[in-house]
Amino acid sequence: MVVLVTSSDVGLNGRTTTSSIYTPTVSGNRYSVDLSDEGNVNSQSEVDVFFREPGGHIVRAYSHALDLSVEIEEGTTMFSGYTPTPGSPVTLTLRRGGTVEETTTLTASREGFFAWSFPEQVLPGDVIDIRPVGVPSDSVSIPDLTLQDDPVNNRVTGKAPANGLLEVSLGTYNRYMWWEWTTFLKADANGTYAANFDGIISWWKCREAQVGQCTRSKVTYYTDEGYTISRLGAPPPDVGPDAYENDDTFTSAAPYTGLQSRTLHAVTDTDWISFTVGAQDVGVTLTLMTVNLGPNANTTLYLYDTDGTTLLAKDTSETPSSQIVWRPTAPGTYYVKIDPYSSRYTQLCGATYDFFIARYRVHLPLVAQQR
Ligand SMILES: [Ca+2]
Ligand SMILES: [Ca+2]
Ligand SMILES: [Ca+2]
Repeated sequence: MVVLVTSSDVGLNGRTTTSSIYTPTVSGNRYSVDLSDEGNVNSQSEVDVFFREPGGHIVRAYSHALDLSVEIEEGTTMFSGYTPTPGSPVTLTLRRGGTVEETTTLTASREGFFAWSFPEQVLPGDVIDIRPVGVPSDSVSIPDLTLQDDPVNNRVTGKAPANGLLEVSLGTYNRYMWWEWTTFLKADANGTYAANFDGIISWWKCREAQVGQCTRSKVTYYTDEGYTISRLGAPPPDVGPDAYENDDTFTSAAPYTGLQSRTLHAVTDTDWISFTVGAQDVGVTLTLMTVNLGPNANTTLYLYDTDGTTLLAKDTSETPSSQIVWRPTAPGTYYVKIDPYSSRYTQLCGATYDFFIARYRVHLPLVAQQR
Protein backbone atom coordinates (compact mmCIF):
# COMPACT_ATOMS: atom_id res chain seq x y z
CA MET A 1 0.00 0.00 0.00
CA VAL A 2 1.31 3.37 -1.01
CA VAL A 3 0.15 6.88 -0.15
CA LEU A 4 1.03 9.76 -2.47
CA VAL A 5 0.73 13.24 -0.96
CA THR A 6 0.75 16.21 -3.32
CA SER A 7 1.10 19.61 -1.72
CA SER A 8 1.06 23.07 -3.20
CA ASP A 9 2.94 25.92 -1.67
CA VAL A 10 2.38 29.49 -2.75
CA GLY A 11 4.96 32.12 -1.98
CA LEU A 12 6.55 35.18 -3.54
CA ASN A 13 8.16 32.99 -6.17
CA GLY A 14 4.82 31.59 -7.25
CA ARG A 15 3.38 28.17 -6.86
CA THR A 16 5.44 25.06 -6.26
CA THR A 17 3.93 21.60 -6.15
CA THR A 18 5.70 18.70 -4.53
CA SER A 19 4.76 15.05 -4.28
CA SER A 20 5.96 12.60 -1.64
CA ILE A 21 5.37 8.87 -1.29
CA TYR A 22 4.65 7.32 2.10
CA THR A 23 4.17 3.76 3.29
CA PRO A 24 1.38 3.86 5.82
CA THR A 25 1.16 2.12 9.16
CA VAL A 26 -1.57 -0.49 8.97
CA SER A 27 -3.42 -1.61 12.07
CA GLY A 28 -6.33 -3.99 11.60
CA ASN A 29 -8.46 -2.51 8.81
CA ARG A 30 -7.20 1.04 9.33
CA TYR A 31 -4.10 2.79 8.05
CA SER A 32 -2.45 6.03 8.96
CA VAL A 33 0.35 8.19 7.60
CA ASP A 34 2.49 10.53 9.66
CA LEU A 35 2.76 13.79 7.73
CA SER A 36 4.65 15.74 10.39
CA ASP A 37 7.65 16.03 8.03
CA GLU A 38 5.48 17.24 5.17
CA GLY A 39 6.09 20.95 5.52
CA ASN A 40 3.35 22.40 3.43
CA VAL A 41 0.16 20.44 4.02
CA ASN A 42 -2.63 22.96 3.64
CA SER A 43 -6.04 23.32 2.06
CA GLN A 44 -4.51 22.79 -1.39
CA SER A 45 -3.02 19.38 -0.56
CA GLU A 46 -4.22 16.17 -2.18
CA VAL A 47 -3.78 12.54 -1.26
CA ASP A 48 -3.83 9.47 -3.52
CA VAL A 49 -3.90 6.06 -1.92
CA PHE A 50 -2.94 3.04 -4.01
CA PHE A 51 -3.73 -0.40 -2.68
CA ARG A 52 -2.76 -3.64 -4.40
CA GLU A 53 -5.45 -6.26 -3.95
CA PRO A 54 -4.46 -9.94 -3.59
CA GLY A 55 -5.34 -10.54 -7.29
CA GLY A 56 -2.89 -7.83 -8.35
CA HIS A 57 -5.48 -5.17 -9.15
CA ILE A 58 -4.60 -1.71 -7.93
CA VAL A 59 -7.34 0.28 -6.26
CA ARG A 60 -6.99 4.06 -6.04
CA ALA A 61 -8.69 6.37 -3.59
CA TYR A 62 -8.41 10.14 -3.87
CA SER A 63 -9.00 12.88 -1.37
CA HIS A 64 -8.43 16.62 -1.40
CA ALA A 65 -8.00 18.62 1.79
CA LEU A 66 -10.89 20.86 2.80
CA ASP A 67 -10.59 23.84 0.51
CA LEU A 68 -12.60 26.94 -0.23
CA SER A 69 -12.16 29.45 -2.99
CA VAL A 70 -14.30 32.58 -3.16
CA GLU A 71 -14.35 34.61 -6.36
CA ILE A 72 -16.06 38.00 -6.16
CA GLU A 73 -17.07 40.04 -9.17
CA GLU A 74 -19.66 42.66 -9.97
CA GLY A 75 -23.04 41.17 -9.21
CA THR A 76 -21.94 37.63 -8.39
CA THR A 77 -19.83 35.54 -6.06
CA MET A 78 -18.61 32.05 -6.89
CA PHE A 79 -17.76 29.58 -4.16
CA SER A 80 -15.92 26.39 -4.97
CA GLY A 81 -13.70 23.95 -3.19
CA TYR A 82 -13.12 20.43 -2.02
CA THR A 83 -14.26 18.32 0.85
CA PRO A 84 -12.12 15.34 1.95
CA THR A 85 -15.19 13.10 1.88
CA PRO A 86 -16.20 12.75 -1.78
CA GLY A 87 -19.87 12.45 -2.64
CA SER A 88 -20.91 13.82 0.73
CA PRO A 89 -22.96 16.93 1.54
CA VAL A 90 -21.25 20.25 2.27
CA THR A 91 -23.14 23.15 3.80
CA LEU A 92 -22.06 26.71 3.06
CA THR A 93 -23.51 29.57 5.05
CA LEU A 94 -22.99 33.26 4.42
CA ARG A 95 -23.25 35.38 7.55
CA ARG A 96 -23.35 39.17 7.61
CA GLY A 97 -23.23 40.97 10.95
CA GLY A 98 -24.62 38.00 12.87
CA THR A 99 -27.44 37.36 10.37
CA VAL A 100 -27.54 34.37 8.06
CA GLU A 101 -27.86 35.84 4.55
CA GLU A 102 -27.79 32.60 2.58
CA THR A 103 -27.24 28.95 3.24
CA THR A 104 -27.01 26.03 0.90
CA THR A 105 -26.16 22.35 1.04
CA LEU A 106 -24.36 20.88 -1.96
CA THR A 107 -23.33 17.36 -2.77
CA ALA A 108 -19.63 17.09 -3.55
CA SER A 109 -18.53 15.20 -6.65
CA ARG A 110 -16.69 11.87 -6.57
CA GLU A 111 -13.46 13.86 -6.37
CA GLY A 112 -14.87 15.99 -3.55
CA PHE A 113 -15.42 19.11 -5.66
CA PHE A 114 -18.30 21.50 -5.06
CA ALA A 115 -19.35 24.87 -6.49
CA TRP A 116 -22.03 27.40 -5.66
CA SER A 117 -22.79 30.76 -7.15
CA PHE A 118 -24.44 33.56 -5.23
CA PRO A 119 -26.19 36.36 -7.14
CA GLU A 120 -24.56 39.30 -5.37
CA GLN A 121 -21.16 40.38 -4.14
CA VAL A 122 -20.14 39.31 -0.69
CA LEU A 123 -18.94 42.24 1.43
CA PRO A 124 -15.87 42.78 3.60
CA GLY A 125 -16.61 41.39 7.05
CA ASP A 126 -18.95 38.68 5.74
CA VAL A 127 -18.15 35.23 7.08
CA ILE A 128 -18.49 31.98 5.13
CA ASP A 129 -18.98 28.86 7.22
CA ILE A 130 -18.12 25.60 5.56
CA ARG A 131 -19.50 22.45 7.17
CA PRO A 132 -18.28 19.21 5.58
CA VAL A 133 -18.88 15.66 6.74
CA GLY A 134 -16.19 13.75 8.61
CA VAL A 135 -13.77 16.64 9.21
CA PRO A 136 -14.08 19.77 11.34
CA SER A 137 -15.99 22.80 10.05
CA ASP A 138 -14.22 26.03 9.28
CA SER A 139 -14.99 29.69 8.65
CA VAL A 140 -13.48 32.23 6.30
CA SER A 141 -13.83 36.00 6.70
CA ILE A 142 -14.08 38.15 3.60
CA PRO A 143 -11.33 40.78 3.80
CA ASP A 144 -11.39 44.27 2.31
CA LEU A 145 -9.89 43.38 -1.05
CA THR A 146 -9.97 45.93 -3.87
CA LEU A 147 -8.24 46.44 -7.17
CA GLN A 148 -7.77 49.32 -9.54
CA ASP A 149 -6.00 49.48 -12.89
CA ASP A 150 -3.22 52.03 -13.23
CA PRO A 151 -2.39 51.84 -16.96
CA VAL A 152 0.01 54.82 -16.87
CA ASN A 153 2.34 53.01 -14.46
CA ASN A 154 1.42 49.52 -15.74
CA ARG A 155 0.23 48.58 -12.26
CA VAL A 156 -2.73 47.16 -10.42
CA THR A 157 -3.19 48.68 -6.97
CA GLY A 158 -5.59 48.17 -4.09
CA LYS A 159 -6.31 47.19 -0.53
CA ALA A 160 -5.68 43.75 0.98
CA PRO A 161 -5.06 42.27 4.44
CA ALA A 162 -1.85 43.72 5.95
CA ASN A 163 1.20 41.67 4.86
CA GLY A 164 -1.12 39.24 3.07
CA LEU A 165 0.20 37.04 0.26
CA LEU A 166 -1.35 38.07 -3.04
CA GLU A 167 -1.44 36.78 -6.59
CA VAL A 168 -2.29 39.55 -9.06
CA SER A 169 -3.14 38.54 -12.61
CA LEU A 170 -4.05 40.16 -15.88
CA GLY A 171 -6.10 38.28 -18.40
CA THR A 172 -6.81 38.87 -22.01
CA TYR A 173 -10.54 38.90 -21.97
CA ASN A 174 -12.14 36.63 -24.53
CA ARG A 175 -14.71 33.89 -24.48
CA TYR A 176 -12.15 31.57 -22.91
CA MET A 177 -10.73 33.74 -20.16
CA TRP A 178 -7.05 33.19 -19.76
CA TRP A 179 -4.94 34.69 -16.97
CA GLU A 180 -1.84 35.37 -19.00
CA TRP A 181 0.31 37.45 -16.69
CA THR A 182 0.75 36.81 -12.99
CA THR A 183 2.86 38.27 -10.23
CA PHE A 184 3.07 37.33 -6.53
CA LEU A 185 3.65 39.92 -3.84
CA LYS A 186 2.78 40.83 -0.27
CA ALA A 187 0.55 43.67 0.81
CA ASP A 188 2.38 46.18 3.00
CA ALA A 189 1.80 46.66 6.73
CA ASN A 190 -0.88 49.27 5.98
CA GLY A 191 -2.84 46.82 3.85
CA THR A 192 -2.14 48.31 0.43
CA TYR A 193 -0.42 46.79 -2.56
CA ALA A 194 0.88 47.82 -5.99
CA ALA A 195 1.59 45.05 -8.48
CA ASN A 196 3.82 46.21 -11.30
CA PHE A 197 3.65 44.30 -14.59
CA ASP A 198 6.72 45.75 -16.33
CA GLY A 199 8.74 42.98 -17.93
CA ILE A 200 6.24 40.22 -17.18
CA ILE A 201 5.88 38.09 -20.27
CA SER A 202 3.00 35.86 -21.23
CA TRP A 203 4.59 32.45 -21.71
CA TRP A 204 2.14 31.46 -24.40
CA LYS A 205 1.97 34.69 -26.40
CA CYS A 206 5.50 35.95 -25.77
CA ARG A 207 4.35 39.48 -25.14
CA GLU A 208 4.63 41.87 -22.25
CA ALA A 209 1.75 42.75 -19.98
CA GLN A 210 0.12 46.11 -20.55
CA VAL A 211 -2.46 46.98 -17.91
CA GLY A 212 -5.61 48.36 -19.51
CA GLN A 213 -5.01 47.12 -23.04
CA CYS A 214 -8.05 44.90 -23.24
CA THR A 215 -7.04 43.27 -19.98
CA ARG A 216 -9.08 42.25 -16.98
CA SER A 217 -7.38 42.24 -13.60
CA LYS A 218 -7.77 39.87 -10.68
CA VAL A 219 -6.31 39.81 -7.18
CA THR A 220 -6.23 36.64 -5.11
CA TYR A 221 -5.49 36.65 -1.39
CA TYR A 222 -4.19 33.45 0.20
CA THR A 223 -5.28 32.86 3.78
CA ASP A 224 -2.94 31.09 6.19
CA GLU A 225 -4.91 27.88 5.60
CA GLY A 226 -4.43 28.18 1.83
CA TYR A 227 -8.02 29.20 1.08
CA THR A 228 -8.29 31.81 -1.64
CA ILE A 229 -10.41 34.93 -1.91
CA SER A 230 -10.31 36.66 -5.28
CA ARG A 231 -11.76 39.82 -6.67
CA LEU A 232 -12.12 40.43 -10.38
CA GLY A 233 -12.05 43.85 -12.01
CA ALA A 234 -14.58 44.87 -14.59
CA PRO A 235 -14.14 43.36 -18.04
CA PRO A 236 -12.96 45.86 -20.67
CA PRO A 237 -15.75 47.32 -22.82
CA ASP A 238 -16.88 45.56 -25.97
CA VAL A 239 -16.04 47.01 -29.36
CA GLY A 240 -18.80 48.81 -31.25
CA PRO A 241 -19.69 48.62 -34.96
CA ASP A 242 -17.04 50.13 -37.25
CA ALA A 243 -17.67 53.16 -39.49
CA TYR A 244 -18.48 50.96 -42.53
CA GLU A 245 -21.47 49.09 -41.13
CA ASN A 246 -23.77 47.76 -42.30
CA ASP A 247 -21.69 45.96 -44.90
CA ASP A 248 -22.53 42.32 -44.28
CA THR A 249 -23.21 41.49 -47.95
CA PHE A 250 -21.15 42.17 -51.05
CA THR A 251 -23.84 44.55 -52.37
CA SER A 252 -23.22 46.81 -49.35
CA ALA A 253 -19.41 46.55 -49.51
CA ALA A 254 -17.56 49.72 -48.55
CA PRO A 255 -15.20 50.92 -51.33
CA TYR A 256 -11.53 50.72 -50.46
CA THR A 257 -9.75 54.05 -50.56
CA GLY A 258 -6.90 53.30 -48.17
CA LEU A 259 -6.30 51.68 -44.79
CA GLN A 260 -9.62 50.85 -43.11
CA SER A 261 -9.85 50.41 -39.32
CA ARG A 262 -12.53 47.93 -38.45
CA THR A 263 -14.11 45.81 -35.75
CA LEU A 264 -15.91 42.49 -35.70
CA HIS A 265 -18.50 43.74 -33.25
CA ALA A 266 -20.89 40.79 -33.29
CA VAL A 267 -20.72 37.03 -33.78
CA THR A 268 -22.70 37.54 -37.00
CA ASP A 269 -20.54 40.41 -38.29
CA THR A 270 -18.88 39.94 -41.63
CA ASP A 271 -17.16 42.80 -43.45
CA TRP A 272 -17.26 43.31 -47.23
CA ILE A 273 -14.93 45.68 -49.04
CA SER A 274 -14.88 46.43 -52.75
CA PHE A 275 -11.82 47.63 -54.60
CA THR A 276 -11.22 48.69 -58.16
CA VAL A 277 -8.51 47.27 -60.33
CA GLY A 278 -7.67 49.75 -63.05
CA ALA A 279 -6.02 48.87 -66.34
CA GLN A 280 -2.70 50.00 -64.87
CA ASP A 281 -2.99 47.37 -62.09
CA VAL A 282 -3.51 44.37 -64.35
CA GLY A 283 -0.56 42.07 -63.84
CA VAL A 284 0.60 43.98 -60.77
CA THR A 285 1.02 41.92 -57.59
CA LEU A 286 -1.49 43.00 -54.95
CA THR A 287 -1.25 41.92 -51.33
CA LEU A 288 -4.59 42.07 -49.54
CA MET A 289 -4.11 41.86 -45.80
CA THR A 290 -5.45 42.39 -42.33
CA VAL A 291 -2.90 44.17 -40.14
CA ASN A 292 -2.62 45.79 -36.67
CA LEU A 293 -4.85 43.13 -35.13
CA GLY A 294 -6.17 43.75 -31.62
CA PRO A 295 -5.49 41.18 -28.87
CA ASN A 296 -8.82 39.43 -29.49
CA ALA A 297 -8.74 39.38 -33.27
CA ASN A 298 -8.20 36.56 -35.72
CA THR A 299 -9.49 37.09 -39.24
CA THR A 300 -10.16 35.02 -42.34
CA LEU A 301 -9.98 36.67 -45.72
CA TYR A 302 -11.77 35.80 -48.98
CA LEU A 303 -11.30 37.36 -52.40
CA TYR A 304 -14.23 37.29 -54.83
CA ASP A 305 -14.47 38.02 -58.51
CA THR A 306 -16.36 40.99 -60.00
CA ASP A 307 -19.66 39.08 -59.63
CA GLY A 308 -19.23 39.08 -55.83
CA THR A 309 -19.78 35.31 -55.65
CA THR A 310 -16.95 33.51 -57.46
CA LEU A 311 -14.22 32.78 -54.95
CA LEU A 312 -10.75 33.54 -56.30
CA ALA A 313 -8.58 33.02 -53.22
CA LYS A 314 -8.80 32.71 -49.46
CA ASP A 315 -6.73 32.68 -46.30
CA THR A 316 -8.50 30.79 -43.52
CA SER A 317 -5.38 29.98 -41.51
CA GLU A 318 -5.28 29.98 -37.72
CA THR A 319 -2.58 32.67 -37.77
CA PRO A 320 -4.31 35.81 -36.50
CA SER A 321 -3.72 38.05 -39.51
CA SER A 322 -4.70 37.13 -43.07
CA GLN A 323 -3.03 37.70 -46.39
CA ILE A 324 -3.79 37.00 -50.05
CA VAL A 325 -1.19 37.69 -52.71
CA TRP A 326 -2.92 38.06 -56.07
CA ARG A 327 -2.20 39.32 -59.54
CA PRO A 328 -5.36 40.55 -61.35
CA THR A 329 -5.74 39.58 -64.99
CA ALA A 330 -8.60 41.95 -65.82
CA PRO A 331 -9.76 45.35 -64.60
CA GLY A 332 -12.98 45.68 -62.61
CA THR A 333 -14.45 45.94 -59.15
CA TYR A 334 -13.52 42.98 -56.95
CA TYR A 335 -14.72 42.05 -53.49
CA VAL A 336 -13.10 41.06 -50.24
CA LYS A 337 -14.89 39.43 -47.32
CA ILE A 338 -13.45 39.36 -43.81
CA ASP A 339 -14.86 36.98 -41.23
CA PRO A 340 -13.72 36.13 -37.71
CA TYR A 341 -11.69 32.91 -37.52
CA SER A 342 -14.23 31.77 -34.92
CA SER A 343 -16.98 33.40 -32.88
CA ARG A 344 -14.58 33.95 -29.96
CA TYR A 345 -12.81 36.65 -31.97
CA THR A 346 -15.83 38.95 -32.04
CA GLN A 347 -17.56 41.59 -29.95
CA LEU A 348 -15.07 41.83 -27.10
CA CYS A 349 -12.42 44.47 -26.56
CA GLY A 350 -9.60 43.92 -29.03
CA ALA A 351 -11.72 42.37 -31.82
CA THR A 352 -10.19 44.99 -34.13
CA TYR A 353 -8.15 44.93 -37.32
CA ASP A 354 -7.12 47.17 -40.20
CA PHE A 355 -7.53 46.21 -43.85
CA PHE A 356 -4.90 47.25 -46.32
CA ILE A 357 -3.98 46.58 -49.94
CA ALA A 358 -0.33 46.88 -50.92
CA ARG A 359 0.58 47.29 -54.58
CA TYR A 360 3.99 46.11 -55.62
CA ARG A 361 5.25 47.22 -58.96
CA VAL A 362 8.08 45.24 -60.39
CA HIS A 363 10.80 47.59 -61.58
CA LEU A 364 13.09 45.89 -64.03
CA PRO A 365 16.68 46.93 -63.45
CA LEU A 366 18.16 49.26 -66.04
CA VAL A 367 21.14 47.64 -67.60
CA ALA A 368 23.58 50.01 -69.26
CA GLN A 369 24.75 48.37 -72.36
CA GLN A 370 28.11 49.18 -73.84
CA ARG A 371 28.11 49.35 -77.56
CA1 LIG B 1 -17.31 45.15 -38.95
CA1 LIG C 1 -19.96 44.12 -41.20
CA1 LIG D 1 -6.57 33.84 -39.33
